[in-house]
Amino acid sequence: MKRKNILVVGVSLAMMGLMCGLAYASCLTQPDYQVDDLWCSDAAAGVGELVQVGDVITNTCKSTTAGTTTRIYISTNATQLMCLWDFHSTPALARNKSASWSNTLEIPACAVPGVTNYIICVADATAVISENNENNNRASISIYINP
Ligand SMILES: [Ca+2]
Ligand SMILES: [Ca+2]
Repeated sequence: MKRKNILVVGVSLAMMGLMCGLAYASCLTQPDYQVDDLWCSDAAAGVGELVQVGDVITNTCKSTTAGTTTRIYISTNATQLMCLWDFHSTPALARNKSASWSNTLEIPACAVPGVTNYIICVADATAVISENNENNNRASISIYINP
């Protein structure tokens, strides 16, 4: 029984090592953008009011030479991109480097008053760069839209 357990552990470790090796290799060959931070100056605001919005985009893997587009959406659902609010360019990023952005934005008419809305930030929103993880490019925060 002990020997069988050792074999199982050995095979498991070998597979983990292989998976880690593959992940490491793809990190060397492909960038990985993530939304490191997303913030808004106000927890509540009405349509037409001005708020400050900012984000930090980080590349944790291979350096890039192309700029990308980051989009800001507002939505009543944290995972659905319902209304494009703003977009900005993010410069090419070396490995483990970040780009910060902030601006004054007007709460758009497509925000839904009287309920919690979500500000959603999407890195590389136009899919300019191929990444080793395309599923970690979004972050969201809530904002209540005053009636
Ligand atoms: Ca990514
Ligand atoms: Ca991408």
